Amino acid sequence: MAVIRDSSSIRVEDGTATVRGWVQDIRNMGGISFLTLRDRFGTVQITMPKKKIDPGLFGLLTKLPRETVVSVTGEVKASNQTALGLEVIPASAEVFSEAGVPLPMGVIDKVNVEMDTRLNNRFMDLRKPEIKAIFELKSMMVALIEEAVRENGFTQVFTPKISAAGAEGGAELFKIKYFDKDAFLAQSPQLYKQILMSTGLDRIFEIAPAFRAERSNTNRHVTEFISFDGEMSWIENEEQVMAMIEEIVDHVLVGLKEKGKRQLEILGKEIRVPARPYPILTYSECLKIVNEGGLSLKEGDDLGTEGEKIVGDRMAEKGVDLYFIAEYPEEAKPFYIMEKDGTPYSFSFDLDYRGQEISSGGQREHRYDRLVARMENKGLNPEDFAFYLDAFRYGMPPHGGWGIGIERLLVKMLDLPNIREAILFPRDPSRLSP
Ligand code: AMO
Repeated sequence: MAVIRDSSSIRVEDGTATVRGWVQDIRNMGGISFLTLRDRFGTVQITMPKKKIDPGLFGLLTKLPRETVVSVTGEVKASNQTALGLEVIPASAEVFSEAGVPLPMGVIDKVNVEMDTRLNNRFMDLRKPEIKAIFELKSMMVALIEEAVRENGFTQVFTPKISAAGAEGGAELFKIKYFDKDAFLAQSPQLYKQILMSTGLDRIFEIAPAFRAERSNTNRHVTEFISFDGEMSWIENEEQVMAMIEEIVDHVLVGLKEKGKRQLEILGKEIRVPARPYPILTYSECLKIVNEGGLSLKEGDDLGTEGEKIVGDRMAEKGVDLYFIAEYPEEAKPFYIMEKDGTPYSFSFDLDYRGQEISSGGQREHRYDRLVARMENKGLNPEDFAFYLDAFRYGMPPHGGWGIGIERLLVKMLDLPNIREAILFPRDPSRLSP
């Protein structure tokens, strides 16, 4: 008999199989009992006609607590009663690890378990195929991102996560003690990816944790997320950066739709691949849409969660999922973004996915004097950034880049209700464990 499926836990030789996994369910029907064994790839039915099985083995297998980890060896028979089209009649079994009773939460029970209970017992929650599928897709997504950037000549880098200065605003910095000094957890690799543009590496990317001391308890903010950052030299405008992200995101969507078929099916989700190029709206156009939608924002105001949603709804009416919002007011953007001279705007953009920001970026200010002036205008002390500014004093090419929150991208792609669904062990203001 051929190997049943691509699994490390099932081997079939000469009609005999060894199956290993978790006891999902046992049904005792009098003369016959059924054990459903679950592994990474699905379930297998162990069928036990009482009269045909050794009484000791029958007794052992029919009394196992749910979620016990076992190995069962026996004869494989074709069956039209099971999803796999076969069943195993056990001849021997080994219990690797008996599960305690009661379970902290069910794996197959269809009751609605609170998210907190699920996250507190994440090891159990992840046994559900539809939860595991999210993380298999996340892994594939990262591989596809890497494929796309490498194809475009980007070098992968690893920058420090313990830092002397933050780039994205003081209020969201996690301060830590670094021996007898104060230090911070990296909010983004911003300063380092720009320093690297002065080295001639030209195109770099990083996929790594980023930390934000954000007290907001929303479905899209966490205090630790994975940031996919890119930085590229010799650009003429920020639109070249936007074109690069678009190419990468498209590669991810197309690739995941194909490679993640099985997982998407388990989740009951479909990935829509939008037409290219993605539309570009300006901040001013968005402000108009938002105000028509009932808000009263002034020039320079942050669009905010509500504003982004209104723009998202307007774009949805046109069948558009992904779109850029460009030319934000320079005041609303960090010091490292280049101003659009003679206007109150900047060479910056966000990429929004159905009403939610998933990325921001832009062309950077590479001219030392202008950069220092921008820092000072924003009330920052250039001396605190000396290690960064030095790289701008001895030859820095024009450059630009982006940061994408990979969980935000995944959440929108799969239409998940909460960013915590896309993080194995999420961190937020009230969650530090597990
Ligand atoms: P920004 O601060 O907009 O820009 O962050 C970039 C992207 O990171 C994600 N993100 C978050 N995801 C989950 N929880 C959070 N608390 C959180 N904060 C941010 C979002 C966001 O779009 N250095 C710039 C990028 C650049 O210009 O290159 C930066 O960090 O998806």
